[in-house]
Amino acid sequence: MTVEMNFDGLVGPSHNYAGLSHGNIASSTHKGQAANPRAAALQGLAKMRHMIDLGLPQGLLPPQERPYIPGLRALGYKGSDPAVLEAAFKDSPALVANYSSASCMWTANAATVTPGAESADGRVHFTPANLMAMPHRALEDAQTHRMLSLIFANRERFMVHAPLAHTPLLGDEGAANHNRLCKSHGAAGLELFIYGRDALGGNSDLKFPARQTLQASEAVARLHGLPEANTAFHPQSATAINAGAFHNDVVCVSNENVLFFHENAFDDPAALEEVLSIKAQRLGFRPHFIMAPTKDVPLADVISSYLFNSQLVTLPNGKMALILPTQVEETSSTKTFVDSVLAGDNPITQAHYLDLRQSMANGGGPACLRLRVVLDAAQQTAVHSGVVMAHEKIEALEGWVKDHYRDRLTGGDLGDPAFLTETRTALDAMTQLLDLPNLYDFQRTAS
Ligand code: SUG
Repeated sequence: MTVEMNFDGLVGPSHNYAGLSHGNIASSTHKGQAANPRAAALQGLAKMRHMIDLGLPQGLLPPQERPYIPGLRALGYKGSDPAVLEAAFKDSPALVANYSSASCMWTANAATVTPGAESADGRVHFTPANLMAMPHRALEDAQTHRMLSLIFANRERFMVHAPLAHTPLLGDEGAANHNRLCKSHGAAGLELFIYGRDALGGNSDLKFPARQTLQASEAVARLHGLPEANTAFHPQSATAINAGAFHNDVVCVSNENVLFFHENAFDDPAALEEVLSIKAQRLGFRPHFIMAPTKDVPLADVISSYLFNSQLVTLPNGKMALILPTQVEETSSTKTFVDSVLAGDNPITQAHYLDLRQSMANGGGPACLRLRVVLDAAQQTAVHSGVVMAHEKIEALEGWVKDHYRDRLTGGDLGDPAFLTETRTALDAMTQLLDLPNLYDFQRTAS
């Protein structure tokens, strides 16, 4: 049977609030506050357990090594690893914060994924996102590429492309700007690429960065062998970006035949619905559009609660469930809207509210924390078994977090060589737990 497997980012030990993402309101608001990496990782693992308890397959993507000493070395810092860290921190704590971010936890930005049902060769295609809009995130793609190549190593079943070139033409933020509509996960569907700007077009009136370019979306579609009939490109509205929707998945989410979105996500939602309906009809299904109108749900409430950064999943009984952050339950407009959706005539029948406050304070909700990968039976067996989650493994990881993670981390801690050692000891133990030896640079260069 073909399933959708969510690969959640395991929150790394350096989770902190450095205010690195201009245009991401939560990141700016929490800048300088103390973070709790232990609670962040445990909240993420609790979400994974919740999904397993719902009967859904669950995977994990390991954190990257941070602070990233090879990156600082490439800037000219020399000496032992602790000396590199100390010298860089003395020069610029802000620089070290960029090289220490745990931002790879938001795996919706790890890659864009095309299921075999649509790709030209029947393989699952991955393009790691170059994330070049933000300095701290642009450091992720090389390690992401390596990690995906290891986890999806079987070349008969999977194709992991190189990330797009780091040029302003090709800003790529991965699955956060990509929706898939289909009759069922295994059927050929329609991949909707949402872009923030046309890098070859005119100027727009944006106050915040539009991270995804049309040219990047088109390149990914081409590389994945997507036929025109299975592809659509559409702009994100400047209204949404200016209000703090730095990725489309802050205002829109899809699952099978449902597109769930806010009225301000797109300039002309009716036009988009028409294009999608025509294309979907040719593919043999009818999309179900569920739009939250501004008059009922103000855009500001959407951005603060992350209503649309929910996971919309199909349960084993065929019904759909929303996995939402607790902030949605605590905001009256969004709670009322969810209740009306549950009572309405549509496939969504359940809402689950989860506490993800540590990630949310950096602008990452349930949907940011996961990468969706549709897999047929043969592809499922070809995934590296170490990252396929089950209760025992989650319990082991919880124990590992409690052993290795701090419950308080500030920007001032990032330059401490003792913290570097701590993170490496933690990551080393985790790779043993998940049977992923030599994943990290520090493991491969250690003699
Ligand atoms: O890229 N925050 C991330 C949040 C990513 C959310 N992902 C999706 N919407 N799919 C970002 O802005 C904040 C880091 C800091 O400020 O310390 C950060 O990188």
